[in-house]
Amino acid sequence: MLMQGKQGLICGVANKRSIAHAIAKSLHREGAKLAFTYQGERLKKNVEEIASELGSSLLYNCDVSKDEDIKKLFEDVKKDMPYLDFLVHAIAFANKEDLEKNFHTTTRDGFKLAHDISAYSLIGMAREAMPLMQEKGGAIVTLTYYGSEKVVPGYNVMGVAKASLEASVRYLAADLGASNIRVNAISAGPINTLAARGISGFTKILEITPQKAPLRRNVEVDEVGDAGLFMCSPWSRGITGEVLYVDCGYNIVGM
Ligand code: NAD
Ligand code: IMJ
Repeated sequence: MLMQGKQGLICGVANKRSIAHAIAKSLHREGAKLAFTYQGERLKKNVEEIASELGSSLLYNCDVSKDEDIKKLFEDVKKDMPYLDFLVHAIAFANKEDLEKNFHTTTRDGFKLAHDISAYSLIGMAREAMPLMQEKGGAIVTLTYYGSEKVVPGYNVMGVAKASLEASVRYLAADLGASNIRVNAISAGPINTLAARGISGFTKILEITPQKAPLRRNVEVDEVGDAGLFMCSPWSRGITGEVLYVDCGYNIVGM
């Protein structure tokens, strides 16, 4: 019961396959009290069901492209939870066509959208979460991918946005450290979620990864869940501004 008496907010559950769901399951297993955001009424029912399985009825609508949604979210959270121990940010979006065409065709609007949703949202949420974490300290965890540092076919503008997200983790960690708030990222290997399905060649990526990864297999979503738990828990209390790879070692191999 590592997380007994701790409470936090999970952002980015779309369905049962979501990485945010796996992290929420691990946190729940260790006794944490959870609240969830959902992106619009379309996803409310899914998130409601998942929250209820994890003993929670605290749900908030939040589209991170809207400043007013982020502001209202933390005003509402404050009414239900006087204090936040952790915040999980598992949100990314780019136009599908920008993940299919050549990178050099990326439009200004497509670039802005990917960075706004996938990188800026962490900054906006961290700022609003700060007052709720200030007293006892807290942990903020986001999700990133290897395509931020090496070219992965099709990842394109998302790779550039993840590079921005990872740099944001370091700058946020430097600022928020004075309030004993830690900020870290988990770089997960490819997992068959909503954000990965429908990507052309994704099945191929799942086939190729085990040929190179030291553990000779793909990562399981529950392994990312437990790493998320670790980053939210006091066991990682000396770690901030870090990117932790949960990818069966794929990133360490040159060829
Ligand atoms: P997912 O589709 O289950 O989750 C993505 C979430 O982003 C959804 O819940 C969606 O509602 C949310 N979202 C998108 N736009 C939003 C907006 N405007 N406002 C609020 N929420 C919004 O897929 P996932 O794979 O669990 O993705 C979670 C995170 O993990 C993402 O940051 C993704 O980049 C990262 N990641 C995924 C993989 C993978 O292979 N699946 C690997 C490494 C990192
Ligand atoms: C996504 C695109 C191309 C290659 C990819 C991915 N690889 C992996 C992903 C190799 C692992 C999944 N991933 C890490 C993501 O961050 C996905 C983000 C994403 C996915 C979609 C699909 C649907 C859509 N927009 C999206 N925006 C971001 O319309």
